Amino acid sequence: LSLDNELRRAVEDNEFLLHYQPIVRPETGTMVGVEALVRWQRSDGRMISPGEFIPLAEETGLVVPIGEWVLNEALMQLGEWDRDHHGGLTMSVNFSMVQCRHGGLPAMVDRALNRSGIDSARLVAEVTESDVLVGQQQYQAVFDRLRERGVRVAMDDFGTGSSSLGQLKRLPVDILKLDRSFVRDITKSSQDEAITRAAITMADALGLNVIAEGVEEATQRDLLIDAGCRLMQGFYFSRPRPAEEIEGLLREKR
Ligand code: G
Ligand code: G
Ligand code: MN
Ligand code: NA
Repeated sequence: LSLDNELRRAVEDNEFLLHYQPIVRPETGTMVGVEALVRWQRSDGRMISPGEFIPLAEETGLVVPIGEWVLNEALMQLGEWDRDHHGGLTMSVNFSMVQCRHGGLPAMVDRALNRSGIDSARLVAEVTESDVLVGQQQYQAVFDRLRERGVRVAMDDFGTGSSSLGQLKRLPVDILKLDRSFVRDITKSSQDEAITRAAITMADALGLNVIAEGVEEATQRDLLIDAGCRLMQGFYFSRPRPAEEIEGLLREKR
């Protein structure tokens, strides 16, 4: 069986599940939202990471039904947490450019929001910087429509592409997610520190929020706080975890 056919069957049999990684206020560790990250749990028990199967899902177009399942599942989960009185979290969901090109994305998002009853302002659509730069026109049309509905848009892996200041001002983006390649060496490389500080200052000036990704150490957190970064994500705070473990964290904090 080729991986291609296996993935097709996995869509039919619904072999996917979501893990969630907290997005926190770094001073207190308070969770303000989560990012949904899909996993493929094969019938033989093997867990396959999205880094392995999302590229194939994009090539085959299977990312469209997989992406719809991800969004519905993530918003339904958020509704469940609301009913358990863990209200107010935001939900970040990754979208690939193949989904944007498909055309039905805004309608699909509408359906998922209606079905779950989640306020659109609590949904964050993440798109990678390189996807945005390659497909700028298609991207812009789709994400303008999502933002009209109140959905916020995050540029993922920011700093790995090469968006200019002018582009950033014009693009329909609300949040920059600073790529973990900068955060990794921020305490060792004065150049990475300078780039990070400049990116945060620039984002502030443009009215964008910044989330630092890949924070693994207290020293990185402290430097990023000093640079003015108010939201963070990374193993220092929590790995991506199943929904039940996120519930545990929420209960501890109450
Ligand atoms: O969890 P992991 O580090 O393996 O994720 C690898 C990549 O897969 C990340 O860049 C992430 O953005 C992407 N990814 C995770 N979940 C989804 C998803 O539901 N849809 C899409 N398109 N990409 C995802
Ligand atoms: O590209 P995207 O930002 O969507 O990728 C999210 C992926 O990054 C997740 O699969 C997650 O496992 C990984 N990740 C999250 N936090 C950290 C971290 O602190 N260090 C490293 N190395 N990877 C992380
Ligand atoms: Mn992401
Ligand atoms: Na990222």
